[in-house]
Amino acid sequence: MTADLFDDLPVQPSSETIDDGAVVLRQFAKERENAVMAAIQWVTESAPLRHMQTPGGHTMSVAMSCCGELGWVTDARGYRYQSADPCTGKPWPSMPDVFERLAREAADAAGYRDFCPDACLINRYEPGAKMGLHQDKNESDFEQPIVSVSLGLPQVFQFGGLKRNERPVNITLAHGDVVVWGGPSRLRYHGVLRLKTGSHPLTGACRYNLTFRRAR
Ligand code: MD3
Ligand code: FE
Repeated sequence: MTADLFDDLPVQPSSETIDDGAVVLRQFAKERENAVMAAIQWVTESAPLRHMQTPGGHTMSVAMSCCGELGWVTDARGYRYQSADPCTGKPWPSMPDVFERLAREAADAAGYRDFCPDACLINRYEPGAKMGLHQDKNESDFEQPIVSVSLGLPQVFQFGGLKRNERPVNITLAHGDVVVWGGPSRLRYHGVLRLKTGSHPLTGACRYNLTFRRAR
């Protein structure tokens, strides 16, 4: 039985401000779940999900792919955005329309007009996978928000401060939830705890997170 995993999570769309500039749009992506999932499959058929290496030589537990003009990569040379997929040498797949519309509409709902992402990072977490506290600062303009979309199993997100030593607050991100991170929240430390085992009707035993960015 895994039903308890989904207890206490909202079913109706709602919007709440987590903190200055961070708005959670519960269930915002729910009615587009099939189209979004199909687009993830389409992207990852040509840009496969892969476990990249950190500059420190560790293999990331989250598997990643990208679409759009630019993709985020990490290897021994560091973290950066680039226009070619290092796995294939080809440009990243184009950003599916359903992705671009979802990101723009969510940003708009949170008060960020005309958001035009040029990069979408696709993260896939399997049970045990996590992401340690970090800041997203490889983008050139921190005035631009980041939009995140969660699909599949719920995962505990940690929202820290502007300094690594501030104690993070835990927020469960569930299937269909969208969060817009802008303004004073844009550079806050964040991460996700290990994914717990479970099964979701759309994604199976994993969670996907899409993050839409304006990288340049
Ligand atoms: C707060 N991803 O890809 S999404 C990442 O669940 C990343 O895959 C996590 O952190 C995930 O970089 C968290 C929520 C998120 C994304 C970007 C943020 C929160 C953020 C940027 C600034 C502040
Ligand atoms: Fe991040």
